[in-house]
Amino acid sequence: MEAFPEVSKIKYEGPQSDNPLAFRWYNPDEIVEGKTMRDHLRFSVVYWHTFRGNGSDPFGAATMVRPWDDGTESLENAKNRVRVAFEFMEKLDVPFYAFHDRDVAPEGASLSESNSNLDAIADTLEEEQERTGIKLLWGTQNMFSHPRYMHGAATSCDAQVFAYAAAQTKKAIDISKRLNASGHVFWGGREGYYNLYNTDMKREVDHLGLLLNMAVEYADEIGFDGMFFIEPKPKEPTKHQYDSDAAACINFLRAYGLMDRFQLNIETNHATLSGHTMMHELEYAGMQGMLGSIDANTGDLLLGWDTDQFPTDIYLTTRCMLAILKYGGFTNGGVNFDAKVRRESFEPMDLFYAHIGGMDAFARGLITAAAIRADGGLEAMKTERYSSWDSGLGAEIETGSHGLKSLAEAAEGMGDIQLSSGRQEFLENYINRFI
Ligand code: XUL
Ligand code: CO
Repeated sequence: MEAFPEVSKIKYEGPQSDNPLAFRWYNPDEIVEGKTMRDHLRFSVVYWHTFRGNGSDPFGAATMVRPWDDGTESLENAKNRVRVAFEFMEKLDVPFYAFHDRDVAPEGASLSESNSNLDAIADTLEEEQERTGIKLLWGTQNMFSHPRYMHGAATSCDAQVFAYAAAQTKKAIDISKRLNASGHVFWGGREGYYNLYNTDMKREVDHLGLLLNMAVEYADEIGFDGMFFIEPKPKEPTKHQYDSDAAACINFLRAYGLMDRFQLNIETNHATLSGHTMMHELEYAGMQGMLGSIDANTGDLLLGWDTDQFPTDIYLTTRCMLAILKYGGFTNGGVNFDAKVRRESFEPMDLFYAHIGGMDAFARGLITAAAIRADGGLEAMKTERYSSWDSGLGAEIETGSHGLKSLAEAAEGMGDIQLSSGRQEFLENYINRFI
């Protein structure tokens, strides 16, 4: 039995189409900068919001209508949900998906029961991956929902919780290997604090470094060669998450010897929660060779929390794609829709509208970014703006042939310095020509 009998495979119909179940910009086989759109964007659907989100919020009960889901935590229901998920993804024509261990399989009464539930569901996931050709972009472990993780997982004050988290991480990596995942994510969950009166920050961060080093060691031992991604977020659930932004994560990875095996998975709503733009976070990760993947979504200008809305803003997607193209595109990562339909958008069809809109917004961002790059105006402006560094004094400074004394002598004879305009408004108008 199909879960979405009224939907057939979503196809590209072009910008003139008024069919809400067609792509207007995402044309998977179209070549942009020498690569198909499919390979540039590597779209991925998340299991947790799309197949487990029920629309409940702190003020009200679940709203989502999901006729295929019997609402129980049975294995049978979990297996049926996998079939529905793959029907959805096949019809949407996405090449990837992502999940937490506890999204796909129910937590059991013991660790071994949880593990055997996961093994049973992995059988179905494997079958469906083979049937459809859809691949796992990344797997991850949910080490934040269960009450045992109330003080954190790797950063818990309790050593037994650390051990439990290690066991869960080991199993999740096993499953990522079994399902041939392209990557494996560590989002900070409850790795952070609410109050420094009761927190030994140094010890907690050391423990996080320990767990991630154990993960690398284990992955090498079993031959899992997917990329590890760390996903920055500054707050929520804790007041201060240790992996607060790209800069903090890179500092952490460098301090604990993890730079070779990790890249970053940057999420838009997390970037804005940390007081940065998405483009800032992508640029910061990219300039250090650490840009791996993105969780595509958006926050709300007027709401100060992680609303995880679907991205529809063409400026946002254009800026994302400018940064991603600049740093050579994705290798193991992709555009992963860590986004949920609004509580009021409770019908199954809303899942299609939301994803089609996000995919089209990113396709349009890709096309626009490629056009900006082909025109070369931004790059030419930057080359000109920094040209004083290309020869003479600037080049001497950059190559290290000066110190404070020699520069003090040079500055003596300089006279008035002539600066040029930064041309911010000119460049904003320039970008509008391509939108
Ligand atoms: C939470 C979040 C997570 C991670 C995976 O804000 O983004 O869903 O992407 O654990
Ligand atoms: Co995310």
